Amino acid sequence: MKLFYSPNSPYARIARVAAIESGVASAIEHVQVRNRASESPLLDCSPVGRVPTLVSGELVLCEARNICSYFGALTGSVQFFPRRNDWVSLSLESMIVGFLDGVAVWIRERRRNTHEQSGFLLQVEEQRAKRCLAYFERQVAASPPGLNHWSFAEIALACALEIMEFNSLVEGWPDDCPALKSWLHDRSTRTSMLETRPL
Ligand SMILES: N[C@@H](CCC(=O)N[C@@H](CS)C(=O)NCC(=O)O)C(=O)O
Repeated sequence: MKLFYSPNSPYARIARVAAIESGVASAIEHVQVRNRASESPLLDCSPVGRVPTLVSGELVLCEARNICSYFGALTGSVQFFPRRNDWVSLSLESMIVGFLDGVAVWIRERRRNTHEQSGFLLQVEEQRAKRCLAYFERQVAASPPGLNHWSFAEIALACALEIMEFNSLVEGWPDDCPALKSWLHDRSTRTSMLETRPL
């Protein structure tokens, strides 16, 4: 199997963490690529050209969620996802993915030249992120079942928070969200998280 990734992609990091956690990492050739590069070898495998992309024989899988699901299926024992009708956990997972998507848009916008950046978009994403942080703080403090298991949702939340912090997007969030800060600290020290830290 080949896993195309870029070191600072939080989506690719989710797949890399899941590979380590499920014990399949040693069976994977990790191929580092540059996003949006026209000469990227990833484009020979996928017309979409996004990371993460997993190639397993004839199969080409995009989307971190699908790739985590595939790793879970390969092992037969690791379960990254709630039951199909566990709507409470799926609700939380959808909030986390929405938060991650917003953070990714925010980072992408800030990478553009200053005069090309949309002040409106930056403001929208800042507000979204702050609302989500307050929401996750309440969830973690109440400790619902979905936030006690090292699931796809938990991995995605940890990766989203760390890339947000890495890019210094929301100053002072740990003071405003002490329960979330402590939750993240417990996850950040896992081997799978340490081995995949952004550069
Ligand atoms: N929904 C996708 C998002 C993947 C994604 O947006 N990856 C970014 C890197 S963070 C990428 O490959 N961007 C390059 C591009 O858009 O061409 C997932 O869950 O895997």
